Amino acid sequence: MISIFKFFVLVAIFNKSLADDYLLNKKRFPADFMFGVATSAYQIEGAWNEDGKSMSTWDNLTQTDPETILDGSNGNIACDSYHKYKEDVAMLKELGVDHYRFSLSWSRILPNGFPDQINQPGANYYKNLIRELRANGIEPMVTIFHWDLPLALQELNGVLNESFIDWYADYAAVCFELFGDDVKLWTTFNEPKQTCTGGYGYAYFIPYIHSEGLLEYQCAHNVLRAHAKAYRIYDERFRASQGGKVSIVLDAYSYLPASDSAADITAAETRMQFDLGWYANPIFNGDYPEIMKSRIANRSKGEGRDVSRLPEFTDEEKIALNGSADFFGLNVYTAALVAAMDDPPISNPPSKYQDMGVNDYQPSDWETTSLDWLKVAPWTIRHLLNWINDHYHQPDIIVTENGVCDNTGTFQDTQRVSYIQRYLSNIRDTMEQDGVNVIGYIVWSIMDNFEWAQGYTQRFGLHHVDFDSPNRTRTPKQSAQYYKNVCETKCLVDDDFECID
Ligand code: GBH
Repeated sequence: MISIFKFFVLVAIFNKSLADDYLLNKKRFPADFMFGVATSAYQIEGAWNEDGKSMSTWDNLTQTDPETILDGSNGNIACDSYHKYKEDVAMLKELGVDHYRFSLSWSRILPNGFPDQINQPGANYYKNLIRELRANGIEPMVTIFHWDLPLALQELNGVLNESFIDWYADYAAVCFELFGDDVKLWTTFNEPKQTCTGGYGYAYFIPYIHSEGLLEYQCAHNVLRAHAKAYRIYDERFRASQGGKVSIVLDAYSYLPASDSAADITAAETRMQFDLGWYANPIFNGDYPEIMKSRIANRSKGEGRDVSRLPEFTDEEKIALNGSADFFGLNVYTAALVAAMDDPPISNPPSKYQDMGVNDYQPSDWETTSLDWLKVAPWTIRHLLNWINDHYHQPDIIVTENGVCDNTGTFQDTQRVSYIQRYLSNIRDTMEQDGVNVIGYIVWSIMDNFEWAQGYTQRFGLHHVDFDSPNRTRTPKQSAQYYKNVCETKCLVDDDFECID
């Protein structure tokens, strides 16, 4: 039940979207607030077959089906960070961030996917990177898996194989063992919803299996159990000696009610539960959201099925999952409005869309970018952060990705400056006025990189990368200058006199 107070807060936030008089927050962020930037292995490293690395699913896709990538490109060289990590660290240092979020390539560390053969040169790459970061006073934040599965494991059915839970946990344990003395911030999976709904639901993502409302739930079930297993391994074997924090990175839209009608408010809550709650509720509250369990069970029954399409956790799994995150890692880029609709009739094949039974859309007057899905709606992050705060026991929240694209290659990236400034301002409002514990903010990305199916046509970087030059020359954009000042002053305006202590 939504309280009257929250209802008014919601309506107030909703209405703010219509107001143009939003005032930038000029209060400094706390001294210990983390400012960082992010990348992922396949998107920047290159060196796809060097020093014993095996093929990942992304190497395989881009090389065998280049037409699936908008410009036919691949990450064979990407930003060449495998060879240029010292330059990358110098760039981070110059930017003044205190954290760098990057991911490990499973196929670089364990070429056959399993821990019986550790590829030492691959492990050394990350050891060197971590050493270089630490030598420069930058804290590494490591994502263990950011989508580039060893091809050998995909050939064994990848995430859908129940054994994936063990494969993943073994790999994570190798990572903790190899790097855990120098890494204090870990996340297990980046955006499992992309892996599951993209890979096994709508099929816009490797391995392109279309099974909405069925295999996508099975995929998530395995990912969640793999996450919990890795988290408990950290508890049992590494936490006492290494003393780090472990979580997961979940991607979310801010879903706001399309109107202040009770039906739309309920619809937005349902949408949030099917989106973020699907992954967050097991981790923070020990099970899938009630609304998912009941709606999917009912519809499954109506379809003549004996068991629900949404798998069930055992009691033991619930215990392992419950509380398996030391902070909340949130990737957020955009938002949508949600309206109630008539419950779709039961029909085969099923879909998550029908399971949700709500309608979401992005209003046509929202600020656009070079990617269709990425509409700029900074005020909505306040709603999302409050929602997380209310549903998951006021966790420490790190915004592990936020940023915006362009397809022009401009150095005068004014939209990116404005995007970062407005999102951060709304985050600062949320901390100050709502008491939500946001402890860090990470921009995607430090530099332009291989943007998955978009290839190199979309640029997210604070630094421009010249992909035509063998040097992959990095050049700061206007947004790098802006963010540098934010890191230095912890304040969102350039003129320090205007900042409020
Ligand atoms: C993040 O995903 C990733 O973690 C990162 O690797 C990536 O480079 C970055 O964002 C920028 O995209 O409407 O069918 O086109 C963001 C999640 C995945 C959300 C793709 C939107 C669009 C699907 N995004 N999705 S579609």
